[in-house]
Amino acid sequence: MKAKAAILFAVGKKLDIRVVDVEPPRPGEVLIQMAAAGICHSDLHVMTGHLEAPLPVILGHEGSGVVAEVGPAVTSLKPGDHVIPLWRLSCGVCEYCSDGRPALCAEGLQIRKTGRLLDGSTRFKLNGMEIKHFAGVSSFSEYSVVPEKAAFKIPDDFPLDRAALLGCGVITGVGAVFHGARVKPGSSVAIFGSGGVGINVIQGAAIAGAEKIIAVDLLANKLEFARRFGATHTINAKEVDPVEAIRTLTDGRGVDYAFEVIGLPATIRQAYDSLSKRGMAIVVGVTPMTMEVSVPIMTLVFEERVLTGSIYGSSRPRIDIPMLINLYRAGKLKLDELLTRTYPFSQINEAYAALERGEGLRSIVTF
Ligand code: CND
Ligand code: ZN
Repeated sequence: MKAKAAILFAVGKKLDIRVVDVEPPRPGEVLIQMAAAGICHSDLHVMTGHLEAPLPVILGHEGSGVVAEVGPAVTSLKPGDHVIPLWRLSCGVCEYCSDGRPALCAEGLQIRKTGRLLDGSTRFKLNGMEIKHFAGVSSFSEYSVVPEKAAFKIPDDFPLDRAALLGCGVITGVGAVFHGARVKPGSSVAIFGSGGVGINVIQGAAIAGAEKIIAVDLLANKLEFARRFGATHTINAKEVDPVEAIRTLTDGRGVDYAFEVIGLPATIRQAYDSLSKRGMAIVVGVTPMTMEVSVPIMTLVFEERVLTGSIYGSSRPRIDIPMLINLYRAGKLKLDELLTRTYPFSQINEAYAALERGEGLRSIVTF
């Protein structure tokens, strides 16, 4: 079949909307008709070359849609099912899957690194040329084929535009709080970067019962959003030194948890420097893969500080997505306010330009 898809042909180029051939799903795969796709910074990192991916590729890892067709031997899904594609496929049986850490499964990493599905081929072609899948999702296409295990069925009456946001920004941010850091009620939290993912760390910290939630950003509009999503204090790092400001707000002690949701060595170091004794810095932001960060051994050892990361919210999507849906329905998780703009698919490059300018919180394209 034919589908319009946004292809990245080379680093530094804009996305090119072309009509591609989409092969039918093979055994254990499903064809999804995308309804909405989220505009996440990680795709932008691929466009700018900060994050590597095999090219040419159909980007997009946050999305939602309806199953259009199922391949042979598919048992858990049928045409018409509403689904969220999962951007880290997990085998379900390895050491990490068994331990509730499916984002660390090797199968998902294989798809991410090769840009091909598990049998080593792609379902997209342009004039006979192979086009790669991104993270096994490629939500910037009207139709995409994904492994059955990487499509999670959601209730039919759940709005598909809100559902798309759950696929990365929400599960990554809230999950980093619940499963990455395991934030305790009454604790203090600092969040560096109040964008589409960081805002979900903020609302996750509020849901977890953190007492002090300190949002850091360079943009006044983001800090305004942060307050609406539960930040108790905001710091504009353009005006003051955020580390000093966090120490002042915590009577010199530092915070129990500091999340870096930008992807810069300098802000990772700021997050670490903001910690209390035994505090934990959790890096969610993605930096160019060769970047390094250094921290003083003095505080690492003598203050028992922890520096770690969180991928895909350290989540268990099959448990966490229903939980997030319940939290939204209970009025505790803000999704309506998170979705600040909807663009038609044809304007996907404008949506990315707006992300680069720092407008809004999270936007989607719809098909
Ligand atoms: P978005 O661009 O929406 O947010 C980034 C925010 O950081 C913006 O509000 C900026 O103003 C702010 N910012 C930039 N520089 C600074 C600075 N020096 N000090 C303070 N604030 C600053 O991006 P996003 O929220 O979509 O993504 C954020 C990061 O998270 C990005 O690196 C993305 O690739 C990464 C991510 C990680 C994962 C994961 O699983 N770990 C999943 N998805 C996205
Ligand atoms: Zn993402």
